[in-house]
Amino acid sequence: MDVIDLRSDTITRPTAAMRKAMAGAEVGDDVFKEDPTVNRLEEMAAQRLGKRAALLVGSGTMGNLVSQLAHCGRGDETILGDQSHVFFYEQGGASALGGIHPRTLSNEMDGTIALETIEAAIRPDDLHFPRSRLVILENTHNRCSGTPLKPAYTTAVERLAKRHGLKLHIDGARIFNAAVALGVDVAELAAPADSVTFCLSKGLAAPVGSVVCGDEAFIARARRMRKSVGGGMRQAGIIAAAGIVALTEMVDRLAEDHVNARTLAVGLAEIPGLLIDPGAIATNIVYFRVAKHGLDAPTMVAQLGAQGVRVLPTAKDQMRAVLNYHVTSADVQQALAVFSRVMKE
Ligand code: TLP
Repeated sequence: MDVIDLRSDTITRPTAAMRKAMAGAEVGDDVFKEDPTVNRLEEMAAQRLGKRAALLVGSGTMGNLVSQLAHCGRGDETILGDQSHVFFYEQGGASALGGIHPRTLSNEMDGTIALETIEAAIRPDDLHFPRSRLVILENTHNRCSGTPLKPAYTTAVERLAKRHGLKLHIDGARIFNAAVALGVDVAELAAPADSVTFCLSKGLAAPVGSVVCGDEAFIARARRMRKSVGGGMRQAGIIAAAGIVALTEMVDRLAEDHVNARTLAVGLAEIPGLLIDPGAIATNIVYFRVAKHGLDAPTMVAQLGAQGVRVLPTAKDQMRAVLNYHVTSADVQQALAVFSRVMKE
């Protein structure tokens, strides 16, 4: 049985061009900054994002962690959304390892946090309070329907943060999806931020790796933090080689995933017992709910899986499908037929 795997875009396997590039990669010891392929990827990433410097890290989680550690000291506070990946899915690493205190604010459905809510959360200088140091945004916003944040919103947050002496970090795990969906240059999305992490290993299909971008002083601090959390890599050019292919060959095609996501969402909306607003789908992430007596998300996930369609349960009645490089428009139609069958059973 051919499996249609919609659990995440993290399941993507490297392309033939990536495998070839990895096999032939020129390498050196990256802790000595002597891996030419890593250096090339970092330069390319910094240039693409419009930043002065960049750092290859092992994962999106590590990128967000070293960014927080580089911006904040112990007892400092970050301001971030209650649906953000950093808060929800990263084990509270910044507080466990860095003594950084998270102040979570309610995310709107579109992944934003209201500007007045951010402003009200910024602490005055008072010895009772932690020091507000960093605002964190997420673009696209995973748990908010994969919605892309528009440059105008991010710029407004930047102005607010600057006015109060705070820094701005973007968890841009899928920032290229945002750029493609909004039809803007990724550098425009990154411009308001002091630092941005983006992932090579999701929709862009590289096997490993994320890149943190920022100015030279920030990246120097992030490089120290990467070493202290055990992320200094040696002949990492093997990984970087795939990342270079990801950046040069895999960005524009993300538009196909977005079209497939919309088609899937429209199809799901037509199936009785499934709840979804297809109008909310702008990139490759599709959340939907099941509202049928006696059927919850884990049961439905198991039934879909038995018929070759894999999705992720994200709540008792909610599931997530993420369109990716290995899922064709024909697969979407086949998956919809399986959804229909399961809902009729
Ligand atoms: N997200 C994964 C899971 O952890 C939920 C997924 O399948 O979507 N930021 C964002 C917005 C992410 O969605 C993810 C991964 C990360 C950071 C972390 O990246 P990795 O998995 O490389 O540590």
